[in-house]
Amino acid sequence: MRIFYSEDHRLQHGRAELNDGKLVPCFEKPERAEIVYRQVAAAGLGPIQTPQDLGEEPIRRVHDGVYVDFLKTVWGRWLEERGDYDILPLNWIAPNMRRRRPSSLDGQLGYHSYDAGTPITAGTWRAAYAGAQSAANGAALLASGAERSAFALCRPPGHHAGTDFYGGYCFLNNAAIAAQLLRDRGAARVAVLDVDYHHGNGTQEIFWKRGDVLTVSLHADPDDEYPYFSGYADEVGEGPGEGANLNMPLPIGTDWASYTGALSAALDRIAAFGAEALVVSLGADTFVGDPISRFKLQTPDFLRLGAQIGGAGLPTLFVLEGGYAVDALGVNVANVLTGFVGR
Ligand code: Q9C
Ligand code: ZN
Repeated sequence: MRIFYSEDHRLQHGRAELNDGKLVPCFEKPERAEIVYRQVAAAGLGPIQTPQDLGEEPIRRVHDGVYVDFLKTVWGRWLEERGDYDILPLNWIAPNMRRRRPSSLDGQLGYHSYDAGTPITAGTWRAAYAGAQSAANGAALLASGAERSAFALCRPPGHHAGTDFYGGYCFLNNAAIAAQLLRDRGAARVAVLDVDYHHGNGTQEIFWKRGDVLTVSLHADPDDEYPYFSGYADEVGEGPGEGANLNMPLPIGTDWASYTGALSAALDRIAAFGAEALVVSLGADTFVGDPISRFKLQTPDFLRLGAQIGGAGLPTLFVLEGGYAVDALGVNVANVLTGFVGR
C-alpha cells in the first residue's frame, strides 16, 4: 500500500479552540500526524512518499473558487488588519438572514464557516493544500491501476469542509477531492465511506445532488453530537443524488458488537451501488479513549474494521480524518490498514 505524507501539515498548529465555554488547546495538533507516520512506518505497510504537486485544479473541482481564494489570502488580510494571532470567526448566519457574502473580514469569516473550533493560522492554507495533494496523489495512483490501495496521511482533516465552508478542524475536503479525481480519471461510480465518529457533513454537501458519488457515513447521532444539524437518517440526497447519500447515526456508547452490523449494511449499499472505487474517510475518534468522543471501539477492533472494509474487494484510498487520543492514534490507524491488507 502506497502512503502519501507531507511534512507541511506542521504549518497548521492552532493555539486554541472554543470548547465548553473556554478556549482550550486545539485537539487537532501536529503530533497526531507524527504518531500515525511513525506507526505506519513501523508496521511496514508500504513506501511513504511526499506527494507530487498536482496544483489547485483538483481542489477547485470540488471547492468554490471564491472560497479557495479566501483561504489563500485570509491570513495576509488578517495580519495586516488585526495582528499576528490565530483567526476565529464569531458570527454566523441565523435563519431568515441572507446568505450574502459581505466584503469585511469578519463577515467573510462567518460566511465561510460554522464553528469556533477551527482556527486559521499563518500556515493553514499551505498545510491544507499539502494534505489535499496527498489525497489527490492517492486517487491518481488508484486511477492509474498501479496499486489497489493507498493511504493519504492528511492533516488537517477534511470531511467537515464543504463547497465553500470550513469547520470541524477541516478546510479542504481531502476525501471529496480524491473521489472527484477518481471520477475525472475514469471511474464511473465512486463511493465515500466515512467511519469518523462525526458525520461527514462537508462530503455530504459536496455530493448532495449527485448520483455518481455515493456518500455513506457512520457516526454518532447528531441529536447528541457535533455537527448537530446534519447527519440524520432521513437525509438521502436530492435530484439526481436522491438515494445516493446514506446516514447511519449510532447511539452514544456504540461498541464494536453493534458497529460491525452497521458497517456491514454500509458495505452492502456500496456494493449495490456498483462503486468502482472506494474512498474511506478514516477517523479513529471512535476509539474508547478519545477525549472528545463517546464510542467504545478498542484498539484490536480497528483490525476488524480494516478487514471488513477489505472484504468489499474495491480499489481503496484511505484518507485520515479525526482521532484525538494521540498516544493510541498511530496504532489504531495502522491497525485499520493492516486489517485491510490482511496481515
Ligand atoms: N467538545 C473531526 O473529527 N467539536 N472533527 C469539538 C469538543 C468539533 C471533529 C468539540 C469536532 C470536530 C475531523
Ligand atoms: Zn471526527
